[in-house]
Amino acid sequence: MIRKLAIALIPAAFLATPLLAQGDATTEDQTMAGDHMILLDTDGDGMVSYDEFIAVHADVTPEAFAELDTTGDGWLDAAEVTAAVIGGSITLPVDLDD
Ligand SMILES: [Ca+2]
Repeated sequence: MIRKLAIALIPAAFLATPLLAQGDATTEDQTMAGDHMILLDTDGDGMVSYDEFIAVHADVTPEAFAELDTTGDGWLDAAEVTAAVIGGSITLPVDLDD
């Protein structure tokens, strides 16, 4: 499980970058994405299941989740969560921004 987490986290910053206009990946964006991954991945295995995802984003349909799952493996890894957060597809609940 630890190795899986490490593999998932390493490419996160690199995979998210091409989705952005140059210079848009701020430290704040990266921190927010990391915080969101921690929030979503409640069992800490480095992957976010649909059940974990809807615990935070109850309005997200399986179809919408599948669109975020760009690798199509049925799970969101850190790179996919980062891309979704930075791309604006998902946002942190307001009460966690404080
Ligand atoms: Ca998980």
